[in-house]
Amino acid sequence: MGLSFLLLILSSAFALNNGLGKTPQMGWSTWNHFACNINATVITSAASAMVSSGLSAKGYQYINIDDCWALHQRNANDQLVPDPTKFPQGISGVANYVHSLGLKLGIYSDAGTNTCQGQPGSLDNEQTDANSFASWEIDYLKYDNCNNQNVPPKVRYTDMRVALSQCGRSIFYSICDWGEGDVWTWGNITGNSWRTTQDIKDVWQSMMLNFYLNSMHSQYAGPGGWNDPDMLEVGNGGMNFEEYKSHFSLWALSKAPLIIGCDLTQMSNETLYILGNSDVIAINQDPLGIQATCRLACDYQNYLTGVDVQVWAGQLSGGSQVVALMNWSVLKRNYHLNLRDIAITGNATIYELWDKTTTSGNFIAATGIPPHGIKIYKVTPTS
Ligand SMILES: *[C@@H]1O[C@H](CO)[C@@H](O)[C@H](O)[C@H]1NC(C)=O
Ligand SMILES: *[C@@H]1O[C@H](CO)[C@@H](O)[C@H](O)[C@H]1NC(C)=O
Ligand SMILES: *[C@@H]1O[C@H](CO)[C@@H](O)[C@H](O)[C@H]1NC(C)=O
Ligand SMILES: *[C@@H]1O[C@H](CO)[C@@H](O)[C@H](O)[C@H]1NC(C)=O
Ligand SMILES: CC(=O)N[C@H]1CO[C@H](CO)[C@@H](O)[C@@H]1O
Repeated sequence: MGLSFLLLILSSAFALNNGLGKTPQMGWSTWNHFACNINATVITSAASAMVSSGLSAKGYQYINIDDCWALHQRNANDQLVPDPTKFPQGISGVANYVHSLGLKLGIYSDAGTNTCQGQPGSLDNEQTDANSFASWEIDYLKYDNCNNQNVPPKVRYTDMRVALSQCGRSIFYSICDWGEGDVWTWGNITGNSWRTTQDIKDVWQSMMLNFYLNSMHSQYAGPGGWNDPDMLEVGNGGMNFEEYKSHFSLWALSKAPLIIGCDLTQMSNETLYILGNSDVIAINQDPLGIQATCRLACDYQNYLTGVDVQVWAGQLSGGSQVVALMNWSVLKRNYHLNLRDIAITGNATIYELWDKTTTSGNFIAATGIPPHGIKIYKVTPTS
């Protein structure tokens, strides 16, 4: 009796248990496009564009302020202070606007003495800062890893988890420790997602490396906690149309957070077409939450030299599977896949999520997969 009571107290005090992240988070962040050049207008314009573009109706809900929102000094009560020239109505003013659109607001801090851009970090001020975030009606925290004084990541990230659990508000907890301390082994009892890699850059090789490294921890992803290969670069200009389609498809089948990183107020039609593909989004948001894995042509050498087509697949709810043919090569490729080679027996209905074509049978015959292009299918067995 005494012991089980104690265990109950301990688990409720220390488990994250915020009920969030049952599917990967979807939203937008300032960092990939705006870096430190942010202010209230940048945030409210993005929120407004999220709604007017139709993307919020497709599931994107978090509007996240990244680094560079705070003054360099805490106030007399040791609290973080929003920079009043950038945020004249404070963070809560922005929160009111974002919430009025039916969206949620995210903020950024760092599990170190300072953030990566030199503003105050939350190390040893976890509860004070979590309380500030709650008082501003924040819904999401990205917690970075700079200037960490070599305190073990599990200790630093757990301290913030405890502070968040005591701040009186449900706050999505996005751990950004770049994969240090094998975060995938403790991420799901600590936060709702955890970065598995270094920062993404808006170039093909970086996207491919982050996808590959993230794929090594697929068994740890599931409802409530997700591997995070970093935010999307779709629409920022460093990759071509086919490459951005691949980037978005690979993040979707990885059950990665879909956090947009471009300027939402200046999206091209192609960018909106990619980010708004409801069929690809549905793969990401499938309630089973199973991260797809590589099934054929998976060896490392193939991967990094980019000479071949790989087959990725993962279970979806309702008996379907996602199957993707990823052409890492710089040449146009054809690919014939017998479904039995990935343990799908009998015939199936095979729906391609970009071309919107449906075939049926026990094989996929893809022709003309563009260089760095992808075919991604929902395969539903019929017999
Ligand atoms: C807000 O930031 C944007 C992007 O950096 C800039 O273009 C704009 O002038 C700024 N607005 C104000 C009011 O500071
Ligand atoms: C967290 O991960 C552990 C180890 O992989 C697993 O046993 C457990 O079911 C996971 N918990 C949740 C809530 O997904
Ligand atoms: C973008 O799409 C809109 C609406 O579908 C269309 O009117 C416009 O011409 C398109 N612009 C380009 C550059 O394709
Ligand atoms: C599978 O589909 C083929 C036609 O593509 C058909 O000939 C065959 O009988 C089907 N097999 C089963 C088990 O339904
Ligand atoms: C693994 C695999 O089947 N790769 C294919 C990639 O595309 C080329 C050209 O179409 C095929 O020859 C390979 O077999």
